[in-house]
Amino acid sequence: MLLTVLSWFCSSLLLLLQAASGGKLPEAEVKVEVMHRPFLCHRKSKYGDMLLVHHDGYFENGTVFHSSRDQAGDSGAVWFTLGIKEVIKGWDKGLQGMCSGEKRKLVIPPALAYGKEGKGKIPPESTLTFIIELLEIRNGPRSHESFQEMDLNDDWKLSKHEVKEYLKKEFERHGYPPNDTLHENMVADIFAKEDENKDGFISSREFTYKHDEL
Ligand SMILES: *[C@@H]1O[C@H](CO)[C@@H](O)[C@H](O)[C@H]1NC(C)=O
Ligand SMILES: *[C@@H]1O[C@H](CO)[C@@H](O)[C@H](O)[C@H]1NC(C)=O
Ligand SMILES: [Ca+2]
Ligand SMILES: [Ca+2]
Repeated sequence: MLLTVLSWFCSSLLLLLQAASGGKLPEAEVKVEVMHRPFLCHRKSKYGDMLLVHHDGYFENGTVFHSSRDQAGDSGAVWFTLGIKEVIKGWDKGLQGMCSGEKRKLVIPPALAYGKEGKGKIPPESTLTFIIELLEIRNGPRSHESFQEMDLNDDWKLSKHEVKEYLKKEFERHGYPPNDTLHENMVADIFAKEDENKDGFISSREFTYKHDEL
């Protein structure tokens, strides 16, 4: 429920965690190979976009450890937001500038995947290969397009009123009754986190993803 609002909160949390961890980054690189690029490409993926992908994951010895196509039809495809560490770093780095319908092969070193610890089926220090097909791109909750949609009077900042109107609309869109008390509380929460300079508005800079860490 309320995907956009929730991911707004989650992304703030992620940014806090990143800041706390000191932001030291390994020098590791993702190897990107474009396997198929569609003839028409109206839009390329960028930080903050939501992407729907199919993916097959392979170990170095060629064994498949995950395939989203194992599930019936396209139901195994996943949505995620690019560039906010919702997925492994190798995906955030390797899936930029991609067209809908494009297929890429990513070879991801452990530092940009599951690292020294590994995870579940993935042993420690695993280099992983993914074949990823991008099915669809949508405006993320933090995209330029979403900001413009929320900025009702086009003054490049969001007032409390504008954020509240947006929440009301999102509630309606997801079939929840509006609740003034709840909206007021959410607006207060959002401004406490997002209005960094406390001028009572969320500027476009305060709103958009801070992606200089990648
Ligand atoms: C391939 O590597 C994975 C992970 O190290 C391991 O679990 C699997 O048994 C290996 N498969 C073969 C056929 O060697
Ligand atoms: C509206 O939200 C408030 C605060 O979350 C809650 O206590 C109240 O029960 C809600 N009212 C309705 C009608 O759902
Ligand atoms: Ca405004
Ligand atoms: Ca501000």
